[in-house]
Amino acid sequence: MKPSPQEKLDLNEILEDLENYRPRRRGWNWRQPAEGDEAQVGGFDFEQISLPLDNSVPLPAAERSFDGIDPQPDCVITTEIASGRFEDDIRRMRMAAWHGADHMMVIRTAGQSHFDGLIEGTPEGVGGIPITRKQIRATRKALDIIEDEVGRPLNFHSYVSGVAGSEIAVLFAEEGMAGAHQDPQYNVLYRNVNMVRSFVDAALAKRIMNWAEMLQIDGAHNANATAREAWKVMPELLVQHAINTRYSELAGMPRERIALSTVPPTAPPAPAMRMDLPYAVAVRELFGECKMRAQMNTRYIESDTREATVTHVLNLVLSRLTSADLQSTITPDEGRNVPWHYMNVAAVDTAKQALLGLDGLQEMVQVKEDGPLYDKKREIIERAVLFLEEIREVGGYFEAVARGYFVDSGYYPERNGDGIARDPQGGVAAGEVMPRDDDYMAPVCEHFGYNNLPAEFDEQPCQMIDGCTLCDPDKIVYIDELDPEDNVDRRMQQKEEMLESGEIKPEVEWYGDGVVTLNMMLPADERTAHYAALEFAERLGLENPEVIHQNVMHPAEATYLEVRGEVPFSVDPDELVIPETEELLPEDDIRADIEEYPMKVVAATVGEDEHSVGMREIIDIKHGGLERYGVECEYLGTSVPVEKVVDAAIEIDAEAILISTIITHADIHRINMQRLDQLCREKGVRGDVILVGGGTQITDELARECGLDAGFGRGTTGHDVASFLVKFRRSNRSEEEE
Ligand code: Z97
Repeated sequence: MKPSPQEKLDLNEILEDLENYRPRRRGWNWRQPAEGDEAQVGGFDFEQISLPLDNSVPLPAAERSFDGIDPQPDCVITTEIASGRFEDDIRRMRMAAWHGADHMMVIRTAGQSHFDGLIEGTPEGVGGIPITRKQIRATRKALDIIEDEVGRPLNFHSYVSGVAGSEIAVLFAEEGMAGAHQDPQYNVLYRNVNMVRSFVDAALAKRIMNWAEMLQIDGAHNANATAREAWKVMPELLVQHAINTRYSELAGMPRERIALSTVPPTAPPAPAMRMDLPYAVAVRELFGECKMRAQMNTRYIESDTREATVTHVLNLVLSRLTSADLQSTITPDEGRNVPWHYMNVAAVDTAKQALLGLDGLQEMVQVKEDGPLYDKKREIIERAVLFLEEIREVGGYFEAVARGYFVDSGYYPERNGDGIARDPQGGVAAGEVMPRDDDYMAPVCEHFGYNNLPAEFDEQPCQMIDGCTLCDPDKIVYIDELDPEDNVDRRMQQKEEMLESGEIKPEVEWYGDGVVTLNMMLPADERTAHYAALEFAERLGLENPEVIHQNVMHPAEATYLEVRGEVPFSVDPDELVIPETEELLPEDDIRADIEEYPMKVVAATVGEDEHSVGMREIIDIKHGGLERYGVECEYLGTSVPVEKVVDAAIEIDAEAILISTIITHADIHRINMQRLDQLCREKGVRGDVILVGGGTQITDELARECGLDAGFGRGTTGHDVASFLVKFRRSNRSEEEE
């Protein structure tokens, strides 16, 4: 099933026969490196790119200036998706995949770790998606379609945590999930799950995840995000990585499928690189065989997308300097808690652009092995080792947590007493782990721990019951929607009307949510501007307006604001009058034509009109004007009589006359254009010269009405005019040949 790029994903097709849909494969996929000729793209030699996509959207500059190339960096790029409805998540995944994401991390509904079992159906979530079998299967099926479209495997990812963690691991393995966060310390510290339970569950989950060849991401970064001063927890982060890595290995995971979740611990205005780089080097030095999942710093993100993007790019420099395997991209507006479609795409583009820009950096610069970098790295490692030693001295991890050693904002060995303390005997599901009886026996594969199996079933225990769900997926019990109200069919019914009518509404998160954002600068102090902005939005007819960002330009002069609101109406595309698009000739084609048939033009602002900038922009080489294509331009200046322009054209034998006419008072722009045509006719040169009018109020229609060959209005570039001139004389040439 491969949709045409012109078609939307068909949700009904995805939901059809879902009961019988099976994942195509198991496990995680890294990108395939491009080598030799494949690494040469658009005349550039790349060092760190992967094979290209079959379908994609290149970076904005690519089309105009780089022949539309879209090289893909070598490392996997994550997008975190959290609309709350899987049917909108999959649309966003498709957009992100076209921009270069190949790791789709579905954020779970707020605190799904608190659920003590699996949930079914596809209920709507808050702050993310409820992870259910139907939701996972439908999403995987959609991703299979999207990966055929982009021509690259897409990794689907979510979280294995909470007291239902091991059940979730089985579900993920059955449904072909490619990656998951799994870290028993996360449950203990942040979700208050009992310690024994969390570690026992983790062993089961890791064993299953290993069978499924999933990539595991740990949870150390949550300390960065939680600690009051995130840069102070660097030693602890190393300790957390060490505990989960070793525990995962003991549960059977190979190091190459263990990814450390590493976050640069601080952000500007702190001197970030001086702290973040030694930390990043320390992590790699200690855990070299593991994979590095680099996530951007979100602890210090506010609602300013510019600020967030700078932090992201600085983080990407670190990723390149220390060879991250997997690059996460949190939407740059994490600070607003509104991870919208275009923000996901923007973050993926930021990663792609920065990684490409930094291609081959390590061949030119080297991270120094001595000096402040070495000293700092060593210091962090020493602090971490001391931390581990102290944990052993006090009796182990459980006791250390009980004493509140973790997520303390002191720079170890300093302690501020603000760490998270948990009771080893308490927490959710305390006392629920039982020792297995001697005759305990479970006839399933991928079982962790003691299992009293008959010897003949040692190899494949599930033969005792004719297969387990991992070996025989037909045994999986698929449960469809349980809630008669909160389900995808209901949501689709509401959407159907709009889809059938063909009408469209703006959206940022869900199909037809009607949300738009307005940017405005108000000449007022911050508080006044805030309320005035809401008033503007309301009077513009937007519903539920909310200020999502404000930035003081000057305490008294002005405030910049971004306001979101909902548009209460839709637009019918069939009723729109959409002008035909004029296909521009490629720039090289124009240049070649002008080289073969040199072109001279005369240009001037006519009448009594002193405007010069518009015409200059059209002809000037610096502004990408006609000169850039090799056109010889005779610029006569401003307030030039039309007669003079025509005489000059005759004198130098120009092929075209370009007049600019900005002033429209008493219809002078029309009069001047008509006069130009008339004079050329009177002097017998109309057939030899192309006449073009331009100006803010000029349209092509108006100019033609006045006898000219073309008119160009606001927003015209030299490329538009050059393309027209070359096309026009080409058609004249072919007429002559006929
Ligand atoms: C990231 N931006 O990319 P619940 N287990 C672990 C986690 O880190 C998390 C959960 C479970 C982040 C993603 C934060 N991480 C978001 C190790 C969440 C989530 O929310 O408690 O149901 O589980 O890492």
